[in-house]
Amino acid sequence: MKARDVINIILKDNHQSPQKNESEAFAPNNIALCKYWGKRDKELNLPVTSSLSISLPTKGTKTRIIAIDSQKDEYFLNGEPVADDTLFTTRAKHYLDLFRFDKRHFFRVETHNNIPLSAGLASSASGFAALAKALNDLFEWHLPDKELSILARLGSGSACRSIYNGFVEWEKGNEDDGMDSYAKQIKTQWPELRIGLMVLDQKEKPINSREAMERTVESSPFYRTWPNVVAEDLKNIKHAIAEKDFALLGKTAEANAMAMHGTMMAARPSVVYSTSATLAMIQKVLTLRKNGLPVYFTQDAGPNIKLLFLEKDHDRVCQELKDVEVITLF
Ligand code: 2P0
Repeated sequence: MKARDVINIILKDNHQSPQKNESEAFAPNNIALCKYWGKRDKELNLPVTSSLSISLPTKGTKTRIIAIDSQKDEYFLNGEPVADDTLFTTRAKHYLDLFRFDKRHFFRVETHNNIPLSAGLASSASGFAALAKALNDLFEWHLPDKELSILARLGSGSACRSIYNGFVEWEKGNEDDGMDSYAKQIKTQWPELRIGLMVLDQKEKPINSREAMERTVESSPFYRTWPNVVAEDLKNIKHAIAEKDFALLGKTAEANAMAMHGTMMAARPSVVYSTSATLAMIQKVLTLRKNGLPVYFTQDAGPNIKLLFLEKDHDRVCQELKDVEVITLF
């Protein structure tokens, strides 16, 4: 099944040309508490397991898309033109190709991210979610969130979770066309919960998550245990959210991230995102917790660390970790 076939299922007889000159949308970044790592279908970004995230309502991507009378797209990132041969342009162009129906429509895409690109802070998630939302408005499809989530997934798996704020679960689904693989918002709010961003390194990562995921699935001897780890962690995280059990949430999210990194480090060749600064930060968080401060961490496909803690511990966390950027989630 091709991505274009899925788009035909979703759009049915809907507009195939832009109905407006331009449109703008914002989508939040999301941090997975139970990670997505591995695909069962690379073309449609269908995952091996379900996953669960929390969106960062103030951090993400704002994208303006303009229908232009030209023979090629134009891409701008944070106000600067982006060259044709970059990963950013290649992926965005490949995605927009899916929406050039019988006529060859071209677009000017202006993207603003307020979080570092390619530093394991999920910029492709908010990027493709914002693009899907902006296209929905430009073409006036009026799609419900479920269909928007599927469209965003075709750009990047984790983008399907960035359609929503709050806690979000992406159910893996079983169908070959992926029409049952989309994200849903979990209605529970947890106003006391905080995420702390510890940006330790803004350099481009050594291997992008798409390749790293593929290598892990194909060669890590531990990957066969990953679906069972996720099933158990997902159950515990959902229970922790429903019961507002912070210790259960923190320890499960932390262990899930470490299991993901352990699995990818066992790939051949090994995938290593942690730097010495990452490991020092992990040690620091473990020591703080041993000394009675309830703070946990998670780590994505990059060297940076995200902390999980409660509002009541805000001042102590900021005192111990000077460079933390605290995000309120609800
Ligand atoms: C996640 N990550 O659940 C996991 C945890 C990174 C670590 O989803 O190939 O950019 O576009 O589907 O979504 C990053 O991978 O990969 C990711 P594609 P994506 O957030």
